Amino acid sequence: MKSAVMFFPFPLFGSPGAAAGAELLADAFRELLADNRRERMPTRARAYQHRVRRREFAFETLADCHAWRQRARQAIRQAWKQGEFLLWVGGNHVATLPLLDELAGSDTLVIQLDAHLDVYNLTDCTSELSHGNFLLHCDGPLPPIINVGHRELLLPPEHVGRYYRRTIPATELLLGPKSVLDQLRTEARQASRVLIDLDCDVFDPATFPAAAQAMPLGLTPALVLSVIDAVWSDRLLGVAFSEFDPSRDRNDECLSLLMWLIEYLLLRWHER
Ligand SMILES: [Mn+2]
Repeated sequence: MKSAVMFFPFPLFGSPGAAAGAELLADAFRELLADNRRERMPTRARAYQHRVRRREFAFETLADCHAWRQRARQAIRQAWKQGEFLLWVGGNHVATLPLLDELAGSDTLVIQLDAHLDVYNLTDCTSELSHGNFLLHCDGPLPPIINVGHRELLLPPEHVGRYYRRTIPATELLLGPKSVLDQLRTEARQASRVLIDLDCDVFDPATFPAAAQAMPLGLTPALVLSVIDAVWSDRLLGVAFSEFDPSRDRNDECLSLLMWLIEYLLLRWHER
């Protein structure tokens, strides 16, 4: 079993600071693999070291930007066709849209950890594609999506219900984690395939200040890990990361957390 770790620092339609986040994670990941290669003693990294394909996308020319969605979709399709476990590290959350495009019309369950419900249509929101409304722009019928950890207080349920199978606010998870985790475990067990979409603003700003659109009362990293664990199976297609803005980081704490998660996911996948 192989995996692919792809960095997609797309800078448009959302916070450009998050593109710098994807580039920083790409640097850190390159360093991690180089350190592993230099190590002479046996380490657990040997479980994945030669089974990971790394790819970094660049957005330096107009043509790079113009074809962003097609390039992403092609890379994602190829990885999944080869049965690779995919870690997709985006810039802002729009970088996740090509994953949804590829899953459009399928019954793959998307577990979306996000402070927001990205179907905003309010007066001051653009109707053009943005990181706040990209679910409205999927190329085909959306796959079933369960939001976990949102703090949304404005959007009416009829509007939200058109796009999400279910939304679980952070408050529900914070007040009764066991029951929510059990429900997620059941949902994931019944799904043919699962994708985890982690927008960094799902974390509480106290534990993760480096999110591009921070919202109060979020999840701790431990709770996010519990959600990942609850929906984990060998039918997991991969995990997407987005909205890490390193200019708001504190002593690289958020960078370390994300790198720890990436390494943890690779080990968990390859040590099976
Ligand atoms: Mn968000």
